[in-house]
Amino acid sequence: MAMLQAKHPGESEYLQAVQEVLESIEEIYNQHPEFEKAKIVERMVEPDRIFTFRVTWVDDRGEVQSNLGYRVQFNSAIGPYKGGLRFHRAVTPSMLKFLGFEQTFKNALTTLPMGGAKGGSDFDPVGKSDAEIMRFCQAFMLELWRCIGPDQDIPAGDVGVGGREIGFLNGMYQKLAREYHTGVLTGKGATWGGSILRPEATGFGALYFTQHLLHKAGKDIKDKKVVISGFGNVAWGAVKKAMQLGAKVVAISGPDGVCVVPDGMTAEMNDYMLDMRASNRNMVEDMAVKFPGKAQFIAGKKAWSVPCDIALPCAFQNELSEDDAKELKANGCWCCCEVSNMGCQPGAIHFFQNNGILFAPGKAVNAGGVATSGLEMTQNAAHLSWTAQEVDDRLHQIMQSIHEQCVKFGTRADGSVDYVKGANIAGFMKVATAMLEQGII
Ligand code: 2IT
Repeated sequence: MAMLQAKHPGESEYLQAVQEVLESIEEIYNQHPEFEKAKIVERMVEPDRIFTFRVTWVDDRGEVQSNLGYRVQFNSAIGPYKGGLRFHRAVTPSMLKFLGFEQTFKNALTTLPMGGAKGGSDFDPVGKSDAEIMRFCQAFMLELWRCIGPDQDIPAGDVGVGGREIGFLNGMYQKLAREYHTGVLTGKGATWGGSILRPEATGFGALYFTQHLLHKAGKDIKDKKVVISGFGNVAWGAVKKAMQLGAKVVAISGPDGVCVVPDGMTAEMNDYMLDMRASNRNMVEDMAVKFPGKAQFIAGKKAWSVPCDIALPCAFQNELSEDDAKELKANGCWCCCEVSNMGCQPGAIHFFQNNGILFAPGKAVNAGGVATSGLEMTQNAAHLSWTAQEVDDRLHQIMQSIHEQCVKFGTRADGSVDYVKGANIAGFMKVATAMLEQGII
C-alpha cells in the first residue's frame, strides 16, 4: 500500500478499493509463496492499460463542449475486458481505476469468463436534452471504438449510462466499424441483441443474494422494511424485486433528499422511477410531487435516516458513512447489503461488522448485473435469445453460487460469515490462479 500511495498520490477511491482487498487476502496470500514469487499482487493492482481521450461535441445552444473520456482495461486473465461506462461530472482516472479493480474480482465471482474493465467520462448528463445525450455518445464512441471489440473489451452501462445511451453508442459503433454483430456492448435493447431481464438484473440479483444471506442467518425478507438510495436503473430493479418478495420499500433517496413512503412503494411508483431517470433532472422530490399523500419529501436527508430493517445502498461510492451506519442501527436496521460499488465507507463497514449487523459487499451483491451481461454475450455469440424464465433461472443460480463462495472463504470460527473477506478471497484466488498459470506477461 505504501508503494502504491507513493506512486498514485491522491487517488483516494482507487487506494481505498485496493486496501480493502489486500486486508482481506493477507492471510491466504502468505500461504502461497508461488503468488509472491510471481509478484501477483503487484501486477494485479495496476490496470493493464488506460486509454484517455478528448471528446468534443456541440450543445443545443451551438456551443462547443469538451470532455475527457477513458477506458481502463484492468485485467484479462480470465476473459475479455468487461465492465460498464460511467457518465458523471465527478469521473476521474482514480474513480475508474477503483471500479475496474472491483470489476475484476466481481466478474471472477460470477463464474463466467470475463476480465475486468471500466470506462466513462466527466460528461454530466444532468439537465441535458436527448439530442445532447446522443451527440455526446456519438462523439465518445468516435474515440472508444478503436479500443473495444466483442473478443477484446465489451462495455455496458453504469451510472449515467442506460439503455438509451447504449443505443446511441451501439449505433455509432456499427457505423464506424462496419460490423453488424451484436456482441460489442451489453445492455442493448431487446429488439437488437439485448438480453431480456438485463435492465432488472442488478437489482434482482441483489435481492436474490440478500435472500440467501437472510436465509443463512435464519431470517426472511417478507414484510421487512427496506430503505433504498438512488432512483436509477439499479434502485429501480431492487425496488421491483423487493416488492415481489413481499418486503415494504419505505424510502428512496436522491442528491436532493429522501422520499419517505410509510405504506410502502407501489408498482406505479416503481414505474415512475424510470421517468425520473429519463428526465435527467436528478431529483427524488419529483416522486413526492407525482404521488402527493403517499410519498413525503424531506430535503437534505438520506435514506439512512428512515427507520428500517434492511438498508440497500444503490447509488454511488462512499454514499454511506460511519455516522450513517450508526444512525441506521439506532433506527433498528440489522442488515445492509451494499448494491452500489463500494457504497459504504470503511468506517461504516467496520461499524456494521463490529455491531452484529449483517453486511455484504457490492462486488458480491451487485454481480447479477454483469453476470447477466455475460449471459447476453452468450446469447449474442449463439445468435439466439433466451426467455425471461431461462435468464432469471441462470441469474438465480449465479447469485446462489456467489453466496456459496462467500460462505466457503468467509466463514468465521463462530459460524457467522465475513462476506467482505469471503468475496475478496474467492475473487482473488480465481484471478491469481489464472495469472499464475499463464506466465509472466
Ligand atoms: O458495476 C457493474 O458491474 C456494472 N456497471 C455492469 C457492468 C457490465 O458489464 O454489465
